[in-house]
Amino acid sequence: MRIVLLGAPGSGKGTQAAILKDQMGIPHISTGDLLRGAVKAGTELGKQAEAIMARGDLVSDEIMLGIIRSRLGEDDAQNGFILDGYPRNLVQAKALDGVLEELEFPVEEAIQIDVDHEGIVERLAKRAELEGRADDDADAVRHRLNVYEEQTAPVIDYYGDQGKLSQVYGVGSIEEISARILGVLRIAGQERS
Ligand code: B4P
Repeated sequence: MRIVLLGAPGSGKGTQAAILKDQMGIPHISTGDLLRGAVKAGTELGKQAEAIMARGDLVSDEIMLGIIRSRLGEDDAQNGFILDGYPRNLVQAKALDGVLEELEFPVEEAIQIDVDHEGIVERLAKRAELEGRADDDADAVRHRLNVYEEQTAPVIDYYGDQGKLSQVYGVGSIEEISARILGVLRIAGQERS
């Protein structure tokens, strides 16, 4: 199955994608993880992306398209994938459709994990203490939420208009939210949310 996970920063996309990956046996492709890996490895891409990410801004659409096109072309993505963090604006959503058309496999399901902004600020403050991620600093989080509302929220309607969107309430235990997602995906043994 080819799934796109949508939701504000800190809504639990990365957390849920890791669980879905194990349940469904398809790769979890996180553009945030790919970028953080490039920063850690000190590649040219990592050097370009580091300051942009720390501010909470989006890395350029052109760079992101190159990354995603190459990742989706890898062998393990041919039987499905869970995309986490891409697309993040309408340009990326249309670019993704273009890449998937070339590969002849369109997105099948888009799932939005819905958490209020207050809950997100709390979660990311906790993660800032635990992991010290530069973009979890309070000012950067506020900026990321603004970027999300302006640029990423329209992507929700993009998939809604294609009849591919499901929304899942993202507050509760991690297990409860996984069960809601698996229900939406109609994976056997799980209740619908
Ligand atoms: P991401 O890595 O995608 O960061 P994110 O949106 O914060 O999601 P993340 O996966 O970390 O959070 P999650 O919801 O899992 O992006 C980072 C940066 O990379 C961007 O700001 C941008 O600069 C750049 N970037 C990435 N993709 C890009 C693109 N396509 N275009 C341009 N730039 C791009 O988890 C958050 C926290 O909540 C965790 O600590 C988790 O433990 C906790 N949590 C999860 N579920 C919970 C629950 N049910 N209850 C309580 N806490 C929970």
